[in-house]
Amino acid sequence: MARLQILRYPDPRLYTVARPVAQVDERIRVLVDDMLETMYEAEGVGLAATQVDVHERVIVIDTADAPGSPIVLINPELVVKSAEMMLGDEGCLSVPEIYDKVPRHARVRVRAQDRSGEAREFDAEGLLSVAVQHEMDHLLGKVFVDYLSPLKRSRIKTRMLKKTRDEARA
Ligand code: GNR
Ligand code: NI
Repeated sequence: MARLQILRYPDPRLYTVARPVAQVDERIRVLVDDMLETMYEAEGVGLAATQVDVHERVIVIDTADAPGSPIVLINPELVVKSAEMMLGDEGCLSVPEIYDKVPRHARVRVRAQDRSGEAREFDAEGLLSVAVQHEMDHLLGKVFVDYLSPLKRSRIKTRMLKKTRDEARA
């Protein structure tokens, strides 16, 4: 397993639209394992392949209090989205230390392939529902700050560029 580098906003590669995975093979399973290691190391509840500069439709999520039962989503689709929306505080490993509210569907039904390539379907609510929608946005080249006002986004961009500069100096 290997720890991968997570792209930081406003890296333009975060705006890449991911391609479907044609075949869930060993190459994809290695990517999944590396993404899991990267997510656990960064203490995130999810990670999209886009964030590690791989532009294929692969997501890992673990919203459990105790880690160890990750969800792997390959070629995910939302087959049902509740009309009811919810507003939860979100953060992103690509936008560290920034948290803000984003509107999401309260409940979703997700269809995806697992790490064996088997098709699966499940219902999600609460943090899992939010995480699935947040990660699926990454695969479409969308970051949660894109839901915020242009003013907020501009301030966040400045803060992230400064943080990256300061870290490079340290
Ligand atoms: O670690 C994460 N926490 C989180 C909290 C609320 C809503 C979404 C998330 S996802 C985020 C990890 C991440 O950046 N995934 O892309
Ligand atoms: Ni994110």
